This record gives sequence, C-alpha cells and structure tokens, in this order.
Amino acid sequence: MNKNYLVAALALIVFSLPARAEVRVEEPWVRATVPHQKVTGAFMRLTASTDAKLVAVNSPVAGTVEIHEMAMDKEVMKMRPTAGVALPAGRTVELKPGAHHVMLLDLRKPLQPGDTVPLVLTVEGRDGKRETLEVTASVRPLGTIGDAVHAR
Ligand SMILES: [Cu+2]
Repeated sequence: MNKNYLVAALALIVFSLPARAEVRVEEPWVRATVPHQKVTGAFMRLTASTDAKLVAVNSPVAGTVEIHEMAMDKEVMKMRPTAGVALPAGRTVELKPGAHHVMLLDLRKPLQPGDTVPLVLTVEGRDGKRETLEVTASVRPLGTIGDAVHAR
C-alpha cells in the first residue's frame, strides 16, 4: 500500500468520527428588570464536548437577542455585539456580567425574580453544522455587578 494512501485513509477515519458537540448548560439566569426597562442580560456556564461555537440565542421574551463581548473603548469598558463565543472542547466558558454575555433587547414585558425565561441556543460544531438547544433560565434580582455602558 502506498504511504500517502494510508495517511489519507487514516485522515478519513478521524474526520468521520461524530463531530457533533454536546453542550452542557449550567445555571442559566436572566437579570430582573424594572418597569419600562427594555434590555437585560442572560448568563450561564457552557461546556462543549468537542470544539464548538455559540453563534446565536433567541428568546420569546425579547424582540432581539445579541451575544455581546466586552471591549475597552477610550479607557471605558463597553459591550458590543459579537458573532459568537468559542466553546473549546471540555472547557467551561462562563457567560457572566463583565465578560461575554447574552443581551435580551426589546423585552416584551418586565422580568420579575422567580420568572423563567426560555432561551434557544444555536451551537455550531467543528463541521459547521448547527443545532439548537433549549434551556430555561431563572430570573434573578437586579444587581449592579458588571453593569456597563453599551457601545451604541
Ligand atoms: Cu450587553
């Protein structure tokens, strides 16, 4: 057997292993809002079994949902939308105030502590295939930790 052919055959075996990422979601929560507040944040811990990326989030309670990152802008920490959050295999990535987080915009109603909020996460695997994952986040009291100004 030709050596190059063998290498190609082995590569084929490796790539035909399931590339589907299993993602564990822990402690999803959403910050409560005050009346007329139209924006809030959602947070959670994510652990993927194989390299993956969180590319989108949707929720029936919000007109728009964005994934945000924090960035320095003229010495002020601001948030701005990002295309996704990398989920390296086996490593727990925390979406939390002051770091990557999910932003719920155009809220349809105020969110009270004790409410639950459905979130649909779209995760892209190494093979570019996307799958959705539904989680239920609990609403926690309004806090001040990590509150920051939006870049827009
Ligand atoms: Cu934000």
